[in-house]
Amino acid sequence: MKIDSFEIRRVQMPLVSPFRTSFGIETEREMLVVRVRTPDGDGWGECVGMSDPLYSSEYVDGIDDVLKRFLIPDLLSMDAVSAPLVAPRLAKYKGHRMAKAALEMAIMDAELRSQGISFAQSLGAVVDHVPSGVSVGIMDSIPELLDAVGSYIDEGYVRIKLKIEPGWDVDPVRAVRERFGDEVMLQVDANTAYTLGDAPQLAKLDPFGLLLIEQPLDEEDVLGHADLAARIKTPICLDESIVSARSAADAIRLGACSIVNIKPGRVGGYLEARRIHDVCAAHNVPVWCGGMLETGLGRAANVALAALPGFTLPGDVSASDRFYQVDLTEPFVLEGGGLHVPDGPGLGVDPLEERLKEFTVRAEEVQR
Ligand code: OSB
Ligand code: MG
Repeated sequence: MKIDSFEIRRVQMPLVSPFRTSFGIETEREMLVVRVRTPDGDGWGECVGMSDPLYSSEYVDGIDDVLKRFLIPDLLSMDAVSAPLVAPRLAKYKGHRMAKAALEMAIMDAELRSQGISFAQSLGAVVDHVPSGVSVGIMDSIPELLDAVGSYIDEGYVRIKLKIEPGWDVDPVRAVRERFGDEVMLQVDANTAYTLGDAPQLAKLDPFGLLLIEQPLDEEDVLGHADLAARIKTPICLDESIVSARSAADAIRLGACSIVNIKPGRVGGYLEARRIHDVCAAHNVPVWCGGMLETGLGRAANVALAALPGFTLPGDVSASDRFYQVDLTEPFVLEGGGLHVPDGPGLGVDPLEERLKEFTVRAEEVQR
């Protein structure tokens, strides 16, 4: 497929409530949305990078720069491009996986729309509805947390994930178990906030029957996770540490995790995400789809990915209104504890022109 140009839009959307993790507090989501223009129609990519390099090294201004300076000019210099060619072509630029993923997503969307094929079909989805989990931020108090969790359970979310950090771990987990019972599917996410020395504290989570603990240690401390796995009963799931199919294979081989969180942006795109799914499936390692406070665009593609057969645990694929009063697209709405997998061409959803305009703070065209 030929490419005419790319448009980079900086989008700023208010969150329905502040979202606090061990690495920071978010009251607004700033992100980049990429549109690829082709003779066969447009395609949309959402970049999951956040304002500050706190979750990973990527951040919005840095992504904006690498897109304009290196990645987009390189793709524009090609005669023709196809989604599977994007990652190999851009491999010479180290890292910057979220930036690359957004470009691959946009090109894949344009291509699939022109072919009348959905993301779900293209990726190999096997279901048309996926169960939704919800990620619950760190709160100022336990009663506040119980209110939030109660509302999500009432809405129908089938799995609760609590963000934890030192000082906010065992007590909130115990409180949620006491209030809502042992049947609730419950897991925790530390976003690298602990060290191996905290193993005794993390072992105190063992009695609560958690599905998993996500990324307790530093992203580079893969061996530390293997050591930790021998000291606690809760299964370890990696998020930040898994940046490719190769790193997933390594982590599994080392015994650093028994479950993997797959986020397409973190690993350089939906095609690498599928390879991670395949590697994990070959090792009988369950996977689930992570989230990065996506708008309807990224959510649509995530839901399609989550419909692959190896996604045997509920993902962080919540409804649009978990984060946004109004979404960039028609909202994703919780039905039967999950979301419908879009089946239209490409992403199967479109940005609403007025919304996009309303939330865009800057739009820039990048030409050959
Ligand atoms: O670690 O999973 C994470 C959001 C931003 C950055 C990292 C993470 C998260 C979440 C939110 O937990 C998941 C979602 O989008 O629902
Ligand atoms: Mg995580």
